[in-house]
Amino acid sequence: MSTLKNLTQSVIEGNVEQVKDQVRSLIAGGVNPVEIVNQGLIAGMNVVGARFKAGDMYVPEVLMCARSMGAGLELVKPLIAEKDVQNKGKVVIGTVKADLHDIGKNLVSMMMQSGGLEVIDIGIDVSPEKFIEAVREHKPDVVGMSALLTTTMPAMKDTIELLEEEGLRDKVKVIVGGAPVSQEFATSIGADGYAPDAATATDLCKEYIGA
Ligand code: B1M
Repeated sequence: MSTLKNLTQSVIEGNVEQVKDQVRSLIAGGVNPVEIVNQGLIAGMNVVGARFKAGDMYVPEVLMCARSMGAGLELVKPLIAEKDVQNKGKVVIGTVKADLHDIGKNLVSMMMQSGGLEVIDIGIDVSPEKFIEAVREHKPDVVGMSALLTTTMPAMKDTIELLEEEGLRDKVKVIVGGAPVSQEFATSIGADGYAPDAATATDLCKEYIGA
Protein backbone atom coordinates (compact mmCIF):
# COMPACT_ATOMS: atom_id res chain seq x y z
CA MET A 1 0.00 0.00 0.00
CA SER A 2 1.12 3.53 -0.71
CA THR A 3 1.77 5.92 2.20
CA LEU A 4 0.48 9.43 2.88
CA LYS A 5 4.08 10.63 2.67
CA ASN A 6 4.45 9.20 -0.85
CA LEU A 7 1.20 10.90 -1.81
CA THR A 8 2.44 14.25 -0.49
CA GLN A 9 5.61 13.83 -2.57
CA SER A 10 3.61 13.02 -5.72
CA VAL A 11 1.54 16.21 -5.30
CA ILE A 12 4.78 18.18 -4.95
CA GLU A 13 6.04 16.54 -8.16
CA GLY A 14 2.71 17.28 -9.89
CA ASN A 15 2.46 13.68 -11.02
CA VAL A 16 -1.26 13.24 -11.77
CA GLU A 17 -1.19 9.51 -12.55
CA GLN A 18 0.92 8.70 -9.51
CA VAL A 19 -1.41 10.71 -7.27
CA LYS A 20 -4.42 8.83 -8.63
CA ASP A 21 -2.75 5.43 -8.14
CA GLN A 22 -1.67 6.29 -4.61
CA VAL A 23 -5.06 7.68 -3.58
CA ARG A 24 -6.74 4.52 -4.92
CA SER A 25 -4.25 2.40 -3.02
CA LEU A 26 -4.81 4.33 0.22
CA ILE A 27 -8.59 4.06 -0.17
CA ALA A 28 -8.28 0.32 -0.81
CA GLY A 29 -6.07 0.07 2.28
CA GLY A 30 -8.84 1.56 4.41
CA VAL A 31 -7.21 4.92 5.16
CA ASN A 32 -9.73 7.57 6.26
CA PRO A 33 -10.51 9.81 3.23
CA VAL A 34 -10.29 12.96 5.38
CA GLU A 35 -6.73 11.91 6.35
CA ILE A 36 -5.91 11.37 2.68
CA VAL A 37 -7.02 14.95 2.01
CA ASN A 38 -5.39 16.64 5.01
CA GLN A 39 -2.22 14.65 5.53
CA GLY A 40 -1.58 13.66 1.92
CA LEU A 41 -3.00 16.14 -0.60
CA ILE A 42 -3.08 19.41 1.37
CA ALA A 43 0.29 18.65 2.95
CA GLY A 44 1.71 18.52 -0.58
CA MET A 45 0.08 21.80 -1.63
CA ASN A 46 1.45 23.47 1.50
CA VAL A 47 4.99 22.63 0.41
CA VAL A 48 4.20 23.79 -3.13
CA GLY A 49 2.83 27.09 -1.79
CA ALA A 50 5.98 27.75 0.22
CA ARG A 51 8.24 26.95 -2.76
CA PHE A 52 6.15 29.08 -5.12
CA LYS A 53 6.39 31.98 -2.69
CA ALA A 54 10.14 31.57 -2.39
CA GLY A 55 10.47 31.60 -6.20
CA ASP A 56 11.64 27.96 -6.32
CA MET A 57 8.62 26.88 -8.37
CA TYR A 58 6.90 28.53 -11.32
CA VAL A 59 3.29 28.76 -12.50
CA PRO A 60 3.33 25.79 -14.94
CA GLU A 61 4.76 23.50 -12.26
CA VAL A 62 2.29 24.77 -9.66
CA LEU A 63 -0.51 24.17 -12.15
CA MET A 64 0.53 20.52 -12.48
CA CYS A 65 0.58 20.21 -8.67
CA ALA A 66 -2.90 21.76 -8.55
CA ARG A 67 -4.11 19.31 -11.22
CA SER A 68 -2.72 16.35 -9.34
CA MET A 69 -4.37 17.57 -6.13
CA GLY A 70 -7.67 18.00 -8.00
CA ALA A 71 -7.42 14.48 -9.45
CA GLY A 72 -6.87 13.11 -5.94
CA LEU A 73 -9.77 15.13 -4.53
CA GLU A 74 -12.11 13.80 -7.22
CA LEU A 75 -11.40 10.24 -6.10
CA VAL A 76 -12.04 10.85 -2.39
CA LYS A 77 -14.97 13.21 -2.91
CA PRO A 78 -17.68 10.54 -3.27
CA LEU A 79 -16.45 8.79 -0.13
CA ILE A 80 -16.61 11.94 1.95
CA ALA A 81 -19.74 13.39 0.40
CA GLU A 82 -21.82 10.22 0.59
CA LYS A 83 -21.39 9.89 4.36
CA ASP A 84 -24.39 12.05 5.09
CA VAL A 85 -27.01 12.56 2.44
CA GLN A 86 -29.49 14.40 4.60
CA ASN A 87 -30.03 17.84 3.20
CA LYS A 88 -29.59 20.51 5.86
CA GLY A 89 -29.66 23.70 3.80
CA LYS A 90 -28.41 25.29 0.61
CA VAL A 91 -25.16 27.11 -0.11
CA VAL A 92 -24.11 28.94 -3.27
CA ILE A 93 -20.32 29.08 -3.46
CA GLY A 94 -17.83 30.58 -5.90
CA THR A 95 -14.38 32.08 -6.32
CA VAL A 96 -14.70 35.82 -6.86
CA LYS A 97 -14.19 37.85 -10.03
CA ALA A 98 -10.73 37.71 -11.66
CA ASP A 99 -9.61 34.92 -9.34
CA LEU A 100 -8.97 31.48 -10.81
CA HIS A 101 -7.91 29.61 -7.67
CA ASP A 102 -10.35 26.81 -6.96
CA ILE A 103 -8.63 24.12 -4.89
CA GLY A 104 -9.65 25.61 -1.54
CA LYS A 105 -13.17 26.37 -2.76
CA ASN A 106 -13.56 22.81 -4.03
CA LEU A 107 -12.42 21.49 -0.70
CA VAL A 108 -14.89 23.71 1.14
CA SER A 109 -17.70 22.53 -1.20
CA MET A 110 -16.75 18.94 -0.59
CA MET A 111 -16.73 19.30 3.20
CA MET A 112 -20.06 21.11 3.12
CA GLN A 113 -21.60 18.33 1.06
CA SER A 114 -20.23 15.77 3.45
CA GLY A 115 -21.90 17.78 6.22
CA GLY A 116 -25.27 17.31 4.51
CA LEU A 117 -25.53 20.74 2.89
CA GLU A 118 -26.69 21.15 -0.70
CA VAL A 119 -23.92 23.03 -2.50
CA ILE A 120 -24.31 24.91 -5.76
CA ASP A 121 -20.80 25.59 -6.95
CA ILE A 122 -20.83 28.40 -9.50
CA GLY A 123 -17.13 28.13 -10.27
CA ILE A 124 -14.30 30.60 -10.58
CA ASP A 125 -14.05 34.22 -11.76
CA VAL A 126 -17.61 34.83 -10.55
CA SER A 127 -18.71 38.43 -10.94
CA PRO A 128 -21.01 40.10 -8.39
CA GLU A 129 -23.76 39.97 -11.05
CA LYS A 130 -23.35 36.21 -11.41
CA PHE A 131 -23.61 35.77 -7.63
CA ILE A 132 -26.85 37.77 -7.70
CA GLU A 133 -28.20 35.66 -10.55
CA ALA A 134 -27.39 32.48 -8.61
CA VAL A 135 -29.05 33.81 -5.44
CA ARG A 136 -32.22 34.64 -7.42
CA GLU A 137 -32.22 31.25 -9.12
CA HIS A 138 -31.30 28.95 -6.24
CA LYS A 139 -32.50 30.90 -3.16
CA PRO A 140 -29.68 29.65 -0.92
CA ASP A 141 -29.43 30.08 2.84
CA VAL A 142 -25.76 31.03 2.56
CA VAL A 143 -23.51 32.62 -0.07
CA GLY A 144 -19.85 31.62 0.20
CA MET A 145 -17.06 33.54 -1.50
CA SER A 146 -13.46 32.43 -1.86
CA ALA A 147 -10.49 34.66 -2.81
CA LEU A 148 -6.80 33.79 -2.92
CA LEU A 149 -5.40 37.07 -4.22
CA THR A 150 -5.19 40.32 -2.31
CA THR A 151 -6.17 42.02 -5.57
CA THR A 152 -9.46 40.10 -5.80
CA MET A 153 -10.56 40.50 -2.19
CA PRO A 154 -12.39 43.79 -3.00
CA ALA A 155 -14.73 41.79 -5.27
CA MET A 156 -16.18 40.28 -2.07
CA LYS A 157 -17.15 43.76 -0.91
CA ASP A 158 -18.58 44.57 -4.36
CA THR A 159 -20.72 41.44 -4.23
CA ILE A 160 -22.08 42.26 -0.76
CA GLU A 161 -22.87 45.81 -1.92
CA LEU A 162 -24.71 44.49 -4.97
CA LEU A 163 -26.69 42.08 -2.78
CA GLU A 164 -27.71 45.12 -0.73
CA GLU A 165 -28.62 47.18 -3.80
CA GLU A 166 -30.71 44.33 -5.18
CA GLY A 167 -32.58 43.92 -1.89
CA LEU A 168 -31.22 40.42 -1.33
CA ARG A 169 -28.76 40.98 1.51
CA ASP A 170 -31.18 40.16 4.32
CA LYS A 171 -32.28 36.95 2.59
CA VAL A 172 -28.86 35.26 2.82
CA LYS A 173 -25.92 34.90 5.18
CA VAL A 174 -22.57 35.66 3.57
CA ILE A 175 -19.36 33.90 4.50
CA VAL A 176 -15.90 34.54 3.10
CA GLY A 177 -12.60 32.70 3.12
CA GLY A 178 -9.30 32.08 1.37
CA ALA A 179 -5.66 32.46 2.37
CA PRO A 180 -5.45 36.30 2.43
CA VAL A 181 -8.89 36.78 4.01
CA SER A 182 -9.23 37.42 7.75
CA GLN A 183 -11.96 37.90 10.31
CA GLU A 184 -11.06 41.58 10.41
CA PHE A 185 -11.51 41.91 6.64
CA ALA A 186 -14.77 39.96 6.74
CA THR A 187 -16.14 42.31 9.41
CA SER A 188 -14.97 45.39 7.51
CA ILE A 189 -16.90 44.44 4.35
CA GLY A 190 -20.06 43.46 6.22
CA ALA A 191 -19.86 39.69 5.75
CA ASP A 192 -21.67 37.59 8.34
CA GLY A 193 -18.77 35.25 8.84
CA TYR A 194 -15.24 34.18 8.04
CA ALA A 195 -13.80 30.69 8.07
CA PRO A 196 -10.10 29.85 7.90
CA ASP A 197 -10.73 26.30 6.67
CA ALA A 198 -13.28 23.95 5.15
CA ALA A 199 -14.44 22.38 8.41
CA THR A 200 -15.07 25.77 10.07
CA ALA A 201 -16.93 26.98 6.95
CA THR A 202 -19.21 23.96 7.17
CA ASP A 203 -19.85 24.47 10.89
CA LEU A 204 -20.59 28.14 10.32
CA CYS A 205 -23.20 27.38 7.64
CA LYS A 206 -24.84 24.78 9.85
CA GLU A 207 -24.94 27.28 12.70
CA TYR A 208 -26.67 29.87 10.46
CA ILE A 209 -29.12 27.34 9.10
CA GLY A 210 -29.77 25.89 12.53
CA ALA A 211 -28.91 22.39 11.29
CO1 B1M B 1 -1.55 31.33 -7.24
N1 B1M B 1 -1.07 32.65 -5.88
N2 B1M B 1 -1.44 32.70 -8.63
N3 B1M B 1 -1.88 29.88 -8.46
N4 B1M B 1 -1.29 30.15 -5.80
C1 B1M B 1 -1.12 32.23 -4.48
C2 B1M B 1 -2.49 32.48 -3.89
C3 B1M B 1 0.03 33.13 -3.83
C4 B1M B 1 -0.19 33.39 -2.34
C5 B1M B 1 1.40 32.49 -4.09
C6 B1M B 1 2.55 33.40 -3.62
O1 B1M B 1 3.07 34.13 -4.40
N5 B1M B 1 2.92 33.35 -2.41
C7 B1M B 1 -0.05 34.42 -4.71
C8 B1M B 1 -1.00 35.52 -4.23
C9 B1M B 1 -0.28 36.70 -3.66
C10 B1M B 1 -1.23 37.70 -3.15
O2 B1M B 1 -2.22 38.05 -3.71
N6 B1M B 1 -0.92 38.15 -1.96
C11 B1M B 1 -0.49 33.83 -6.06
C12 B1M B 1 -0.31 34.48 -7.30
C13 B1M B 1 0.48 35.76 -7.28
C14 B1M B 1 -0.83 33.95 -8.52
C15 B1M B 1 -0.73 34.55 -9.93
C16 B1M B 1 -0.95 36.07 -10.02
C17 B1M B 1 0.65 34.12 -10.47
C18 B1M B 1 1.00 34.65 -11.84
O3 B1M B 1 0.32 34.44 -12.80
N7 B1M B 1 2.08 35.38 -11.83
C19 B1M B 1 -1.83 33.78 -10.69
C20 B1M B 1 -3.21 34.47 -10.60
C21 B1M B 1 -4.26 33.75 -11.42
C22 B1M B 1 -5.65 34.29 -11.10
O4 B1M B 1 -6.30 33.82 -10.20
N8 B1M B 1 -6.09 35.31 -11.83
C23 B1M B 1 -1.83 32.48 -9.93
C24 B1M B 1 -2.10 31.25 -10.50
C25 B1M B 1 -2.08 30.05 -9.82
C26 B1M B 1 -2.23 28.70 -10.51
C27 B1M B 1 -3.23 28.71 -11.68
C28 B1M B 1 -0.88 28.27 -11.01
C29 B1M B 1 -2.64 27.79 -9.29
C30 B1M B 1 -4.18 27.68 -9.07
C31 B1M B 1 -4.76 26.41 -9.60
C32 B1M B 1 -6.15 26.17 -9.10
O5 B1M B 1 -6.59 26.65 -8.07
N9 B1M B 1 -6.88 25.39 -9.88
C33 B1M B 1 -2.07 28.58 -8.12
C34 B1M B 1 -1.85 28.03 -6.83
C35 B1M B 1 -2.06 26.54 -6.69
C36 B1M B 1 -1.42 28.82 -5.73
C37 B1M B 1 -0.93 28.36 -4.33
C38 B1M B 1 0.47 27.81 -4.51
C39 B1M B 1 -1.76 27.33 -3.60
C40 B1M B 1 -3.23 27.69 -3.40
C41 B1M B 1 -3.97 26.47 -2.94
O6 B1M B 1 -4.62 25.80 -3.72
N10 B1M B 1 -3.79 26.10 -1.66
C42 B1M B 1 -0.97 29.73 -3.52
C43 B1M B 1 0.06 29.80 -2.42
C44 B1M B 1 -0.53 29.59 -1.04
O7 B1M B 1 -1.72 29.73 -0.81
N11 B1M B 1 0.31 29.32 -0.11
C45 B1M B 1 -0.98 30.74 -4.60
C46 B1M B 1 -4.36 24.89 -1.07
C47 B1M B 1 -5.81 25.17 -0.63
C48 B1M B 1 -6.37 23.90 0.01
O8 B1M B 1 -5.78 26.20 0.34
O9 B1M B 1 -6.96 27.84 -1.19
O10 B1M B 1 -6.02 28.59 1.05
P1 B1M B 1 -6.65 27.55 0.22
O11 B1M B 1 -8.05 27.13 0.88
C49 B1M B 1 -8.19 26.83 2.24
C50 B1M B 1 -8.53 28.05 3.10
O12 B1M B 1 -8.02 29.27 2.61
C51 B1M B 1 -10.02 28.02 3.21
O13 B1M B 1 -10.31 26.63 3.22
C52 B1M B 1 -9.42 25.95 2.34
C53 B1M B 1 -9.20 24.57 2.88
O14 B1M B 1 -8.70 24.60 4.19
N12 B1M B 1 -10.88 28.63 2.20
C54 B1M B 1 -12.14 29.00 2.53
C55 B1M B 1 -10.71 28.86 0.89
N13 B1M B 1 -11.80 29.37 0.35
C56 B1M B 1 -12.73 29.46 1.33
C57 B1M B 1 -14.03 29.92 1.33
C58 B1M B 1 -14.74 29.90 2.54
C59 B1M B 1 -14.15 29.46 3.72
C60 B1M B 1 -12.85 29.00 3.73
O15 B1M B 1 -16.02 30.29 2.65
C61 B1M B 1 -16.78 30.50 1.51
